[in-house]
Amino acid sequence: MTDGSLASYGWDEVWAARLAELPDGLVPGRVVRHDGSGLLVSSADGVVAVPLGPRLDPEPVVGDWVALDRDHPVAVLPRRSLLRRRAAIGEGQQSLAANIDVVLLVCGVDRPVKAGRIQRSATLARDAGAEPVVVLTKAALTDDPEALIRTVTEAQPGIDVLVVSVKEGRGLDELRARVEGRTVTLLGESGAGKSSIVNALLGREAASTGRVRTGDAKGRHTTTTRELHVLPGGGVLVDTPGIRAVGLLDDVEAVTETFADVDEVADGCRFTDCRHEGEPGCQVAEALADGRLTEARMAGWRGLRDEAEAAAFRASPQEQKRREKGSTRHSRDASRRKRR
Ligand SMILES: Nc1nc2c(ncn2[C@@H]2O[C@H](COP(=O)(O)OP(=O)(O)OP(=O)(O)O)[C@@H](O)[C@H]2O)c(=O)[nH]1
Ligand SMILES: [Mg+2]
Ligand SMILES: [Zn+2]
Repeated sequence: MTDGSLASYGWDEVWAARLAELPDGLVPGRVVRHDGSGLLVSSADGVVAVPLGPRLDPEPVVGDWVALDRDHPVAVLPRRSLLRRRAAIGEGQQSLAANIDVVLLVCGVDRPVKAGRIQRSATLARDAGAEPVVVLTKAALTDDPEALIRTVTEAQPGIDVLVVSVKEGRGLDELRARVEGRTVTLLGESGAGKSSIVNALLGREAASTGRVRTGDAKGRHTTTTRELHVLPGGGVLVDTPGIRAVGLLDDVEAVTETFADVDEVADGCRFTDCRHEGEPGCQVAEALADGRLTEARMAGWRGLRDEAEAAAFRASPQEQKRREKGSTRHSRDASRRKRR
């Protein structure tokens, strides 16, 4: 086996050191696909299919490096980052991908570009320790890309925005430069154009793409599993199914980072626990009055703060205890959720 092939998947000395802490004789592999029935793991010996067997803790997800013992994963190497969201149903969390450096927030311009969605997704990326980059794609379908860039940067000052058109090959070199050598995932609604970007960067039709409905440009959930592809110039891309809702977890810190401008102003408020809802000496109120902050930005901030706080409350020890005292059916549900 040569390390050359694994290097293209992102294997490096730091990972090798992690593996060296485990018993001898184990071989590294990267999880390249995860579906309901099992994993595909790429190792120096090729790709092995691993049926879901005895549970590992944590459960491996796409992007994870695992230690294999004769084609069976026996350990997950400590993650550098984990992209996760609140599960659409129930209160568990769903791990989307591991060891991600960059998250491309893909917005097709054939549909409205939503400020709230960009703020949420950026928060999700920061929660994972990854860098968010907005990609406005299908650029030829708008007359005024500049206006869309303004919408994005008003929603999220300072975020990087790339304008791309896969059909015309526009903006692909800039995008390639951003992703090369890194582990990158794409997030966005169904039909946004994620798989088309994956194919353009890979230079081949590796991922299937689907049509969108005429009228509202809604996609048809063409991509159904998360899958990792190796880029020709090095680095990997994780294509994901379109997601309708981006549920936040309890990471209030990540929200603070997304709204660094609000946070900086709020630092000057008279009360350290100011809610910026009419308290005396509130600097946020002043910034709103003199135009340094906009109502739209504050509305986004309030929504995300409330959501993160609610999630933090659900995860708090007191709340957990209160739940455990609930009916047995309740606690059985909770343990089932935990195992997912
Ligand atoms: N005109 C134009 N159409 C594009 C472009 N990129 C993607 N499309 C079209 O948009 C539709 C959806 O593209 P996909 O790449 O399948 O979208 P997706 O985000 O992967 O969708 P899901 O897998 O359902 O989440 C397809 O009909 C593509 O041909 C582009 O740059 N220009
Ligand atoms: Mg797709
Ligand atoms: Zn205040």
